[in-house]
Amino acid sequence: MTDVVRVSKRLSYVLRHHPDSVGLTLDEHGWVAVDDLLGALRLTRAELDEVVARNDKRRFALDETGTRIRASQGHSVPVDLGHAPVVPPDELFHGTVERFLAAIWAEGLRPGARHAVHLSVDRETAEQVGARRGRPVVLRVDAAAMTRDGATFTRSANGVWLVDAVPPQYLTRR
Ligand code: HQG
Repeated sequence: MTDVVRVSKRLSYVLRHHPDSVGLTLDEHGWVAVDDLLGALRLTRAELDEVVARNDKRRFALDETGTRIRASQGHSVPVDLGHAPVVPPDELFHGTVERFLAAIWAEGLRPGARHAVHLSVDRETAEQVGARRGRPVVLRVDAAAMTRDGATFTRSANGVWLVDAVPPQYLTRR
């Protein structure tokens, strides 16, 4: 059986950060031809389909024709995912760790190496995201107030909420 986790990590690396490492180029929306990817990574179509289907966060999406693939979010290379802005739920959550809090209270949430700040609809997901780095701290984002003040949010194909930044006045720890 395909090692889904190992292949997923490789796909994330290539499709989000370093397509050039295997001689690929993403188009402006992040897509690459499936056939090119299979050749570059020496995967079969069946292996790729299994990884796309079984990936725990549905990180990869095929287009309608099944001939192109992209990462649904998390890029550090410049891509325009092309999602229309969507009005978010009134509150969203962000998982982080204690050691980043001083900077976060001072300057708000910043995207880091990725394109956007990643937010979730539920506390549990935010807790898991924070726990990747240590004991998780969950911050509540007043998405309703941000929307009133003109911020635009998009939602990736796998349900992650994305925004350019979250200024500190919209954040609370509770
Ligand atoms: C922190 C994974 C200092 C922020 C996860 C986070 C997620 C600041 C880190 C997705 C800061 C950035 C994204 C500031 C934010 N000063 N630190 N002003 N603003 N930070 O990995 O949200 O498995 O880029 O709290 O599940 O942790 O890749 O973002 O700790 O969905 O699909 O800077 O990545 O998904 O880290 O994770 P990241 P994230 P995948």
